[in-house]
Amino acid sequence: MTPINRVLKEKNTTINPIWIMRQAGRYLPEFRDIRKLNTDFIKLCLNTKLAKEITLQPLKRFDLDAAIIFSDILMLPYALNQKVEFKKNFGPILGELDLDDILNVNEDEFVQKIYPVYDAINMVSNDNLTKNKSTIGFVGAPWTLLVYMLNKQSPKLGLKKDFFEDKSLIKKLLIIIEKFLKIHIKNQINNGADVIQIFDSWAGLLEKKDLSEYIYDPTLSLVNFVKSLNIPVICFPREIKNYKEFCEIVKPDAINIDYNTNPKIIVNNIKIPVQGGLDPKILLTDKEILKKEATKYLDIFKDHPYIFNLGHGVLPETDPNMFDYLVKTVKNY
Ligand code: 1CP
Repeated sequence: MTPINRVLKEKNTTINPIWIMRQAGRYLPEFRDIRKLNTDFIKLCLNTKLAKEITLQPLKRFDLDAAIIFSDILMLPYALNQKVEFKKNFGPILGELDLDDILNVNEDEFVQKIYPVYDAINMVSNDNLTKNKSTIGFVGAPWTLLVYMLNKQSPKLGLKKDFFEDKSLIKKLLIIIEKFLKIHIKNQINNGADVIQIFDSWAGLLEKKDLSEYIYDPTLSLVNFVKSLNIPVICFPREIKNYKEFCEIVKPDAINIDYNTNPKIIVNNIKIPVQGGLDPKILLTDKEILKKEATKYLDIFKDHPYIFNLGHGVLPETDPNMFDYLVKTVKNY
């Protein structure tokens, strides 16, 4: 069993496996070299050979315990025929949403549009570099995908005013999103993903009264689906106010915490394995501070099943030497 699965399935507390969100990405010069030549981000994700190469780049440099497939949560709207573009220094821009068109997409057409992602997972999971390591498949949570598909751009500066106006559209969309997320998860697992992570990056935007409808119910359905396939599932409901309540209702195999969450309160209140937490900005300071802050998390979760990770993705301006130092600090703990 891989170290990450020993924590997730056996609740092992003697090892501290590590992987990092966005470990395949812009902080690596070898990624930027490929990206420069491949300006269309979606096309790059659909280039099996390059997606495999990018996925394996961090594993060639660092002693990480997982590969996470180079893809994006927005491949789902793309495969449902909504236009998705990534604009430099702005982020994603999505096209008009045509519900009739989306309702007409069937499973075969969906898979036909993104099968190169599954081929890349297959190649990564069979590569020597992932021996005794996990291959992590992932999806966006229904709420976060609904946000991008309806808001059509990052909600960093807030949701559009009329976001919640068409409740009937929202209900129909959530059903479609959930259906295709299950198809997407199943195909990733069939091609070698041995862990699934569900990213709910915008969970923090919702008020308490809306959590059941948009987060708990649809995420629980996905979590139960992954469990039925005998694969562990990690949830990251970023900035959700009550992680404990989320865990009690949704019951994932592990919970990823964000960097604004107090790890001491988590360790005292949450029974399931925990992942992540360290502020990615700490990697922009110096080695002394990095060691101190990483050790803080390792100390707090000393007797708790814990997978080391950050509280959000590694920042593009991170020095790969600091990344290396972090991995070594965790491995030598
Ligand atoms: O070169 C570039 O400009 C591309 C930057 C980039 C990368 C490296 C994007 C655009 N996506 C990715 C890959 C990616 N995205 C991975 C791959 C594997 C890895 O982690 O190494 C994963 C897991 C994601 C997931 C993802 N995409 C999330 C969830 C996690 C999170 O960051 O909160 C989200 C919200 C997205 C949307 C997205 N894709 C890209 C950007 C810049 C964004 C965020 C836009 C926003 O701020 O709303």
